[in-house]
Amino acid sequence: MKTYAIDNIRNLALISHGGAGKTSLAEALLFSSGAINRLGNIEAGNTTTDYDPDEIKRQVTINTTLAPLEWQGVKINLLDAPGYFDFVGDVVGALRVVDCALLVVCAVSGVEVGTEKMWGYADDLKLPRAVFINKMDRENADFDKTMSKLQEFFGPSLVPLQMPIGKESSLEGIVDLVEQVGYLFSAEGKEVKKIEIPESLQEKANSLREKLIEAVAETDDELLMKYLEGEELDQEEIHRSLRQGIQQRKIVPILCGAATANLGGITLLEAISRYFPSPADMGPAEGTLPGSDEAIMREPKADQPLSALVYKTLADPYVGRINYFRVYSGTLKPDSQVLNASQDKLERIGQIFTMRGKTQISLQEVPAGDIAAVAKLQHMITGDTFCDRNHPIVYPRPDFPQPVISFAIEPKTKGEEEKVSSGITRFLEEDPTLRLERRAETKQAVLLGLGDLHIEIVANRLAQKFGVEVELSTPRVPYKETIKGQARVEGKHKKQTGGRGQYGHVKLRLIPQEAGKGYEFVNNIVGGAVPGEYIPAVDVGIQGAMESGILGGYEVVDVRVELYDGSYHEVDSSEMAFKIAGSMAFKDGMKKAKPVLLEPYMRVEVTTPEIYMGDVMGELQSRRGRIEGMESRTDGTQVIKSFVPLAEMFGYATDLRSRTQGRGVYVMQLAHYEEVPKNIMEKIIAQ
Ligand SMILES: Nc1nc2c(ncn2[C@@H]2O[C@H](COP(=O)(O)OP(=O)(O)O)[C@@H](O)[C@H]2O)c(=O)[nH]1
Ligand SMILES: [Mg+2]
Repeated sequence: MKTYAIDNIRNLALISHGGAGKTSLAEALLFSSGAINRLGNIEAGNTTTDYDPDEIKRQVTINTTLAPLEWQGVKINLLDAPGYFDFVGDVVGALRVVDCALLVVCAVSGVEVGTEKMWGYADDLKLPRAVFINKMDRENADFDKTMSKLQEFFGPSLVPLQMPIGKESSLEGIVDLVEQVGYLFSAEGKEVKKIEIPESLQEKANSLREKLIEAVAETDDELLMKYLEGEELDQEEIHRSLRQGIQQRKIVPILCGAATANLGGITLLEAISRYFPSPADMGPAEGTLPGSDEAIMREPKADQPLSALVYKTLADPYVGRINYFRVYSGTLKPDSQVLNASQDKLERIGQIFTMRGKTQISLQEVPAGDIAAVAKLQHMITGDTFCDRNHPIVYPRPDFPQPVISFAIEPKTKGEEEKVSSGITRFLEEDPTLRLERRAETKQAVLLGLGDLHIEIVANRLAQKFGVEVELSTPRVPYKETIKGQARVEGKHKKQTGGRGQYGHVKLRLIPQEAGKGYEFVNNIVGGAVPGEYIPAVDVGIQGAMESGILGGYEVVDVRVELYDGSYHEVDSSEMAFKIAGSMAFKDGMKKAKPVLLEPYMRVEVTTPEIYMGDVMGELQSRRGRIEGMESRTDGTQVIKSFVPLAEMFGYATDLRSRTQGRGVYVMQLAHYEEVPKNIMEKIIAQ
């Protein structure tokens, strides 16, 4: 593919509630532009951007896929992002490197939970946006209703550039409200025929155009004057201001069509190349000098020092590891050396290329503004910045969400632990929303992610790519044990049957300590009842016994042990004998000192729209949670602060999502340990 100048590049992420038609729309645009010559579809599993076997099997997008196309002198880099929450990390990565987000909305379902969520993500990044009302060919498709819902949710900056001609099975074309003409689509949408606006639509077209012109005029004081004085704006002025209005986020244009039938592909390509911002419009990129917070800028120009950000890393079965990146300044050339400024390592760039789905397309160079890929780098992972080694800069990483759900993971076949962990290590490089923790307290490896499907897919890939089957289960809770009462006990280890025997004898007092104070050993021996040389052995013996308590074998904490008496034997006493005596005495003492089980309590903070607040609190309470307080935010959401036992938190992420239509989020961290209520303790010990 040839090199495009920055003004002729458009970087566009497709985002939506899952199933609105992003992948189908990417396919339609590729087909309309001639980049592919067969229109694939989801049901047949042959689209360009959902090529991964897991995507084909489940008919949902898992990875953001790059799909560049060329349209009348403009290169459009489409990033087809996932819609489901489990894979939102890839949405965040994609939005970080584009200049515009195209929000796809279904003309039947309208604004959905995911529509709002995705809009919010793009809004946080201050990204210009456009909306495509899709599925206009479906029964009950309603352009007007969808448009007014969009305006209701997202404000009056949303204005139509197009309106449909016909609908449902008789969708025929669109009216271009800027040019004031109609376009009829040919079968398969490969061509459009310009027509006059049909008589029956004239009136509605006029009124929508009036709103459009008003919105355009409002982007610029001079235009507004002209408009208010009743003067006609000329076509050239409208074009320029529309483009500027979109770039400055004063206007969010609405377009429409039907992706699977490719009705509206060409007219959308036209709109993208004409009105959507180019990387040059977005101004300089801001980063910092590596290792400091000193801000530095890079102009979006091909002749500046090189700087680029990796937004996605993927292990390709044929090519190996691929890093997808956007160049912000300078030009990346093949066979060059770059500085991985995030890791302070030099890396060798070999070939450079772009990917259209899984198809590699070679490139001579990648100039500022463009998005491309490179393979076989040693260290580079998602979120890294690379640049000219003489002009170091680090860009902020995409703000990936923290993992919220956890599963214990182990190989089905014993002895394959190493395979599991080396496989997961590779996935961690690709996916920053995944985390692996080795928990010493419970002796488990725990995999954390964004949702059940997320983790399930990791497990599948371990099997496919690394040939290791894994078992997923609820992670064990790291309970602890302590005592509530005092006890005086005696431990005697005595074996004196011929030859050298063993003799150790201690008397201990066990006293509960304040929570968190830990273990304390006090030597109160007077008069040498236990000789000094054996006293440390008693301590060691007690500590050994504390590793596995008498209730459920959990670690024992917060106990003070006083050694106050004992006896010894001139010949038969040894360190070992006193160690055993200490251990025996402690175990016995624990039984007599009102032992209890402690469980970890988490500080859980839930953010939810106000309407779900009662429900969310009730749910937390039913999980034995204590509500500590509430706070209202200016955006109409409530923050609920609570303490909940970890043992009750499993499945909470999924539960909260369904209870709040996907709008509630939560964070949690370990707060402290508390005594487990008796009835629950009995159940745990029985297990
Ligand atoms: N009738 C109709 N179906 C569509 C259209 N666009 C997508 N679909 C269907 O909607 C489903 C989801 O489409 P997909 O492209 O995977 O949506 P995504 O999750 O947003 O990528 C698939 O079954 C598509 O065939 C459309 O314009 N018209
Ligand atoms: Mg998709």
